[in-house]
Amino acid sequence: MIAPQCSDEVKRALATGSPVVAMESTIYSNLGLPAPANAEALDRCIAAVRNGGAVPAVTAILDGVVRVGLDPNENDRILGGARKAAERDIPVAVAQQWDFGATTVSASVSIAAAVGIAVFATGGLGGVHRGAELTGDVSADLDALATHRVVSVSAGAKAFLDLPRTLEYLETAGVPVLGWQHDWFPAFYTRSSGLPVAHRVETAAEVARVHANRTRVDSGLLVTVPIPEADELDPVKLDQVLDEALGECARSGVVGAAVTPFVLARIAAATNGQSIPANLALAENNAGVAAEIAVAIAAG
Ligand code: PSU
Ligand code: MN
Repeated sequence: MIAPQCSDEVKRALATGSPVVAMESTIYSNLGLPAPANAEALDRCIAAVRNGGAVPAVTAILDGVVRVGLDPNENDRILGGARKAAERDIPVAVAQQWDFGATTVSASVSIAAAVGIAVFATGGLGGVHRGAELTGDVSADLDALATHRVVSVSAGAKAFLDLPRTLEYLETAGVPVLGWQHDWFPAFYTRSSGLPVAHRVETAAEVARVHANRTRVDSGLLVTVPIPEADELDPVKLDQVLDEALGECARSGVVGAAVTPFVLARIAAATNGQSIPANLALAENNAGVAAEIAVAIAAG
């Protein structure tokens, strides 16, 4: 890959070993959160990283250039119409000079590793989809976590995935899963999926020590942060909504990339819109934890 283009602020931070937190752009684009929540999410996540003492580095492909850290006047571009760019799409987006390639987790983590950013924050990961035993639909996010030297911070994976298989895949791929002050793998809108994480950690310093002692040079780890208690949705209600929405997908032939927006819209409707502020709260909270970890790694 041609070296990504870092903003001056990100360049300075990397040159001096100061903490930096990479962020994706898909969740802020028209492929992720609905407007105007997307703009609020971006502002709050950037502010949370700064308040935590780190430099925010949003990744995106703009005019065919892989970018790390945007100018505030460029933020509007990533709130708009996008083409989804996973890691494998980066060379295509560059070669074809895409106007705006929105980076997913896999793209962002690979770009972060390429420029030496140690920590990445998002809302939820992609993972193993329900029914993957038939469709083979496993997000490239999981392999990216396993093969790039980055600590990823998320509230678990997308709510409607096959979470037990997602955890099994992370185990097979050799990704340590660390529960942030919590024993359970979070289920995005709710604090626990009922599945235990492999390890619990209490502090950013502990995460930094795990990072420093990885056995494979090119490998990452996943820190899972539960949504703050005050913002959690009702787990029983959510289970019902998910089952109904996925059943409806199956009956009406909604498949592939159309599933996420369909299910998210159903969740929003069924929770009287409460899923949107919950999503913002967890993304902001993750950004703050990621900044703490970046500070601890930089202090290393
Ligand atoms: N989680 C959400 N909404 C999203 C995503 C995650 O609640 O839109 C995005 C992230 O950018 C993630 C991507 O990396 O979906 C994974 O997509 P796929 O399942 O196609 O690999
Ligand atoms: Mn997929």
